[in-house]
Amino acid sequence: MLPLAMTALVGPESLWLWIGTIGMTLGTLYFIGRGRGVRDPKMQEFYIITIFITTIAAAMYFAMATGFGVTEVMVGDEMLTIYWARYADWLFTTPLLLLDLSLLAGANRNTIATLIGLDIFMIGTGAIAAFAATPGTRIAWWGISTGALLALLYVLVGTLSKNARAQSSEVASLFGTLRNLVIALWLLYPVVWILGTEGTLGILPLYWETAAFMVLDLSAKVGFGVVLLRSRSVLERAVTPSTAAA
Ligand SMILES: *C/C=C(C)/C=C/C=C(C)/C=C/C1=C(C)CCCC1(C)C
Repeated sequence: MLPLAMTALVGPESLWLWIGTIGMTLGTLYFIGRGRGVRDPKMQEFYIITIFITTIAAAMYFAMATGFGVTEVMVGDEMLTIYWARYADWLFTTPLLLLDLSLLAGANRNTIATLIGLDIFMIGTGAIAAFAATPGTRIAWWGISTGALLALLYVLVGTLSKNARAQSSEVASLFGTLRNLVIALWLLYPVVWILGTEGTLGILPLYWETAAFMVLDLSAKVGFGVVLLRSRSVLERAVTPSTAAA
């Protein structure tokens, strides 16, 4: 497709995409600034992961704002504008968010693999939902993806929370805050999706859907990172093997 034709696809919602680009960029610079003085290699892990999350999101928001990350999909006799770059973003950033949480909780390899497996399945089936050609199949794939999200949150509330409670009380409390943030924010994504243009129900116009995803993305990435990285002493405790675990 001609680059010119692709640019023309971005409508007034580009305002929110530019705010997303700037917000993710500022978040990235903030985390880089804070992380520069960190010497502990385990602590650096949290910084590296979190910096990658906002860097990837900044790049994908830039792609969407400039008309590269968007395409059109024919559903029935209707043409839908689909920002495919969201799925490219989420495919990498959501596993990294779960990795942050898993490292904090001290989860084992199997738990991390289960979480990330469910997550990739969720984003993959969500992307199929976005490109499916009939309203019925779109909603079916949305249901499959939402099932994976619920299973993922079940692991967060179950195994991962149990792991976190085995750490110090400060780590358990920080984990609890972040876990609740993830539950509250992540559950809103399928809601915005089904109410938005993707759901074909025509309840939330593309303009407001784009605004909602931007607020969710900034909260779930920059907000999450600020809460995670703000307490150096708690993170130090999370990465120092406790005598109880030894
Ligand atoms: C930084 C980005 C984040 C935290 C994105 C999270 C995205 C989701 C939890 C998306 C979930 C979806 C479903 C459960 C149903 C199908 C549509 C999706 C992909 C929006």
